Amino acid sequence: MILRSIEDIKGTDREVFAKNKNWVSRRFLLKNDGMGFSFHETIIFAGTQTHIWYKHHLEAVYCVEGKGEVETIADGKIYKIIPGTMYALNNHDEHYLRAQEDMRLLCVFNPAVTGKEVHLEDGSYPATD
Ligand code: 9YT
Repeated sequence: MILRSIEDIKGTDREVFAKNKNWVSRRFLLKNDGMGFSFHETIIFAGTQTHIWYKHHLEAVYCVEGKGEVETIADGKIYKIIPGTMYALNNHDEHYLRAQEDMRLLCVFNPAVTGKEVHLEDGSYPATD
């Protein structure tokens, strides 16, 4: 059994700030926790736009606070994100994530993120295996 609070994570290497200061992500579960997925709380800061393209991962995201939107780049569709909304990048969708207000998002990744990835220029994380 694993029990972790957000306070355990803040200030450790499970807390990662984006280089461009667009977001901070706190990783409750990573690959080495052995769950087969990783589980994160990510704050996307108001007024930012982030280009994301997880070519090697599937991700589901649930918004619990704030307001923003996702634009899928292939078709230019815009999806409003408010508390209670979930989006799943089931097609490895390349997208822009924009926040109008600070957004608090709960994110699950399959396969699990190891915690050592850095966002690549193209918005992806490298493959783990
Ligand atoms: C919303 C979103 O894509 N979150 C991803 C998690 C974050 N980029 C992380 O933990 O690296």
